[in-house]
Formats: sequence, C-alpha cells, structure tokens
Amino acid sequence: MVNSLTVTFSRRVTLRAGSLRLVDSNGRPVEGRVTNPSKDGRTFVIRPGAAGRSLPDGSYTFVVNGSRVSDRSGAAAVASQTFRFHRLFGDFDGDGHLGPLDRDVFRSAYGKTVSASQLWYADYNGNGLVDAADLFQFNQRRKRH
Ligand SMILES: [Ca+2]
Ligand SMILES: [Ca+2]
Repeated sequence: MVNSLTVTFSRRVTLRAGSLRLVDSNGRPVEGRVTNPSKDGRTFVIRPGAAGRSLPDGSYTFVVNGSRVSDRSGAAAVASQTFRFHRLFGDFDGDGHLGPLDRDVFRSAYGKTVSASQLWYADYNGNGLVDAADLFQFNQRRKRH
C-alpha cells in the first residue's frame, strides 16, 4: 500500500504551489494533500488520492521543484530532485513482478487477520482479513506481471 510520501529537507523551507508534484506513467498529475504534521517546516507528508486508500498500481514520478522551494530569505533552498517508483499489489519484494517469493508470502498471509499479524500489505480491500477477495486481486496481477 502506498498512501503517503514523506519528504524531509535539511532545513526549514517554504513550499510554493507546484513545489511537490506526483505524476503517473501517462504524465497525469496525481493530486495530493501536503501537510507538515510536526510543524517543523522540514518534513512534509503528501497523501495522494482518497483518504486511507493506496495509489493504484502503476509507475509514478515524484518531483521536488527546487525553484518553488525557498528558505527564510526567500532564496531557492534546494536543487530539483526526481524520484521514480512503482506500486504493484502483491509485489512484496519490490522487484516489479509477482514471482514465487511473492506467492509464498501471500500464501503464508492467507486467512490471517491483519491486526494480529501486521499483514496490512496483503489486504487489498482493507477489510482486516487476508481473504478470497485479496487472493483474487493477487491472482489477477500474477497473470499480468
Ligand atoms: Ca516481486
Ligand atoms: Ca481483505
């Protein structure tokens, strides 16, 4: 599940519109709410999409636009940075494919409750149980990846 991104700057900054941008593999912007929970002006949390839900499967690019990030003096505070990542339900080892290792992890999780086992990552529909609905989603992706 990818339901937030966290960016930490080395010092206090001010973010202007367009400073943090997330786009999908088609270049479409993914809207997200940006907060600074600790109010330190350094660590920002971006929550894209619907509350409590993961980003959909896909490849993403996250851009920090340095020209839109300023320090106390108003000067540009950082160089621009680009990060690429993917989200694929069931890809427990993060290699971009659903292979034997992912299958074994899912099998060991199947039938367990999330709260007792911390298996939230195998609970696609978020109902608290790694169940047939999650297995269906896992198998759908195994055919494609
Ligand atoms: Ca994998
Ligand atoms: Ca479930």
